[in-house]
Amino acid sequence: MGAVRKIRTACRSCHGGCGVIAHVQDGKVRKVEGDPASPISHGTLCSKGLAATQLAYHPDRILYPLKKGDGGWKRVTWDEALNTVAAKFREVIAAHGAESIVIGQGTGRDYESHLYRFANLLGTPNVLTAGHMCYVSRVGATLITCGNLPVSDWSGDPRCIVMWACNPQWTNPDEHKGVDFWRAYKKGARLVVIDPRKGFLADKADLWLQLRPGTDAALALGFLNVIVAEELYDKEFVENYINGWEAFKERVRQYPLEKVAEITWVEKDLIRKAARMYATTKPASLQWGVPTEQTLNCTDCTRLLTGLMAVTGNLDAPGGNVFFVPPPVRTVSQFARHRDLPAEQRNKQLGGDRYKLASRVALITPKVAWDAILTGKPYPLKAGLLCGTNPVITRANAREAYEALKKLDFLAVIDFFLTPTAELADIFLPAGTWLEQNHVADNWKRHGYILARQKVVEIGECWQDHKIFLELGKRMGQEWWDTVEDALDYLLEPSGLTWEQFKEAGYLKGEQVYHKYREKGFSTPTGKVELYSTILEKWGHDPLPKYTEIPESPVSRPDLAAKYPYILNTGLRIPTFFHSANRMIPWLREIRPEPLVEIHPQTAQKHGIEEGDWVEIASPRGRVKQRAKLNEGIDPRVVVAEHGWWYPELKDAGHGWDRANINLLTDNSHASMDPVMGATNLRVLLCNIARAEE
Ligand SMILES: Nc1nc2c(c(=O)[nH]1)N[C@H]1C(S)=C(S)[C@@H](COP(=O)(O)OP(=O)(O)OC[C@H]3O[C@@H](n4cnc5c(=O)[nH]c(N)nc54)[C@H](O)[C@@H]3O)O[C@H]1N2
Ligand SMILES: Nc1nc2c(c(=O)[nH]1)N[C@H]1C(S)=C(S)[C@@H](COP(=O)(O)OP(=O)(O)OC[C@H]3O[C@@H](n4cnc5c(=O)[nH]c(N)nc54)[C@H](O)[C@@H]3O)O[C@H]1N2
Ligand code: SF4
Ligand SMILES: [Mo]
Repeated sequence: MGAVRKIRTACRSCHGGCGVIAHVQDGKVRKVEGDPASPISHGTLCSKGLAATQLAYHPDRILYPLKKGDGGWKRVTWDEALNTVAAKFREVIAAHGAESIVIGQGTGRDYESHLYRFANLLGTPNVLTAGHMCYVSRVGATLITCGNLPVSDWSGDPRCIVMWACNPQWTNPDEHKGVDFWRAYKKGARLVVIDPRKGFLADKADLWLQLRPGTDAALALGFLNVIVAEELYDKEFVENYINGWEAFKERVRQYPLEKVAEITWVEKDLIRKAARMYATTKPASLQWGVPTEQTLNCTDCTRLLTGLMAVTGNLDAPGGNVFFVPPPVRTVSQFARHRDLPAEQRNKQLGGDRYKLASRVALITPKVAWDAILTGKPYPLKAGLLCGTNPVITRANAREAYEALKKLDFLAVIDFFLTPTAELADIFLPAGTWLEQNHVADNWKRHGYILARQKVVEIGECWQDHKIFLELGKRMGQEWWDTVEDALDYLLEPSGLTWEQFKEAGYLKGEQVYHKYREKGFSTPTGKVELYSTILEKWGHDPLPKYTEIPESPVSRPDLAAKYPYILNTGLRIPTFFHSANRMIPWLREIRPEPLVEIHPQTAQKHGIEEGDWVEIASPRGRVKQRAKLNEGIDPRVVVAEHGWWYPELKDAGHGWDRANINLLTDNSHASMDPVMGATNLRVLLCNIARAEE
């Protein structure tokens, strides 16, 4: 055996960022460990990161490009694979226009700069991501409200923390890892938890508000009602920096606590206590989680939570929610050349007239893509390229996603494995994992850091995604660089560092400045925090945020609730899996071999269900099976189901994509979506349950 080399890099088995020291021996990664010098993770790694070797060297991983023919998948060269994609795309562009090609990705995976550059230079405005209901929706809503995404300032020592629909110990979401929140909390901060489920943090909280799922916007209005009535707001701030304060106060007064308590199921005294605690303990930081975005209240809820940060004087204040200053490098948008998509093409964006906020942040909601494929309206989508996404498992109304992708004339998929989505493709391009790439990581995040993710090994013929876009782009006649590293030099240029130098440095941090609005105002049309939105007004929408009852809830559909009496809340993350990923990783699957649905013991008893029984969960759109886990920490009227399930091992049965996949039950009708963002509802649906056979 040769000597062990240790290489510093950055994980990306979730949204990424944790510092890793990879141990390499004889050209193979033997193990990974946490890097104590990492400013993001301080030496910690989660189960997914630690299992990276089992991902990289998995026997089912596809190590060569594949092309589908009559006899199934067959190995081809990169040249043949890329030339096939390029030829097909040229054919579609000539016959139908570039807008007939959909380019798609899933959650943030550090290649959006390259994917968007490819799409923009191709000339298609139809980029499909998960951003309509995750994170980008928060970015979009805050862009129009206060000009940027406010992020929790854990190192600024908040004295009060409001954990609003977020579970950072398990999810390490967005900019920060759970460990940074934990450090802030351990310094003695007060903790308010807003969550329908009693988890680890609800148990520790000073106040836990167990709300009805999906009613967060109403609860936020309740908080604001207290803050306005008791004048707990920052008077200097609201006078100088809020657009439409009087009108906003008027709106907030329409939500007295009696009404809010009825909507949210939270006692009004508890709402009052929590609002007071947040508004009077300074500084206070509010960490929002993705469930606040996954209903039709998405944009309004984000705007209301931003309102809470603003009126309490916690916006861009140390220890509050701040706009971190990025290091001086080219941004994702600059690299992606959004401005080079011709206006004529941008105007053809599917759903662009309707979902104006989605359009502003350059993405489409999946529904409009599936509609275009299945109905040919307003024009047909003919071909697609999907990178790092599994919509057949992860998007609302999975059956429609499946039918649509199957109907495309041509589909190319970039992934590690033949997932249920990849199985629908004509060309499969094998991606390198984060252990196989050189990249300036975390540039899309808003925490003020960029990180060096450096290549540790090469495996099979896999290419990092960035190289795939670069090589395919060149074949389409686009302007790219010779190598991935040349592109990184361009990205880093304003910092004065080359990729080689940055790799040595490990990371760069922007110089943090607080209260920037005192000099420059906010980057909105009025220069103020637009609680009254001039942009939404221009688009013909209510300029003030409100609560809208979920279209499929016991309140709005008592008729349907007679047959489907429970609220189905889907998508609780678990530490071992990342959405539909990792089900094939032995160390991780061993911890959670089967999907679990949480049911209150009283509810389970009514249906004769016991711990560990298989349960059939049914909604008006379908039925799937998961195993019962009894949980007293949820309301008896609520059922909590896991998402992302398929069975990689069931190779001859479509990988079991339709057995436990909760998105067969979720809804993507236009009526159920956020009116400007197209956020799909994944968190509040009606369902029924029954004991099922094995
Ligand atoms: N019901 C329900 N559904 C949900 C949610 C929910 O709460 N409830 N949450 C939603 C949210 S917030 C999101 S963001 C979406 C995520 O949706 P997706 O991003 O589509 O989901 P994943 O399963 O993470 O990713 C799919 C594929 O990416 C591959 N992959 C991982 N890393 C790489 C890489 O570096 N390169 C390439 N080429 N491939 C890679 C994996 O192998 C996997 O097959 O899911 C959503 N789906
Ligand atoms: N291990 C793991 N980590 C992940 C992911 C993963 O799949 N697995 N996915 C990543 C992605 S893309 C995302 S977007 C993030 C999301 O990460 P988080 O924002 O933390 O999202 P969740 O874990 O889905 O939900 C957080 C909490 O909100 C509660 N909740 C559910 N519905 C509601 C509601 O209607 N209102 C309120 N107030 N609370 C509610 C849940 O009970 C849970 O405790 O996680 C990322 N990290
Ligand atoms: S939280 Fe886990 S998966 Fe995410 S970057 Fe850190 S170690 Fe990797
Ligand atoms: Mo997400």
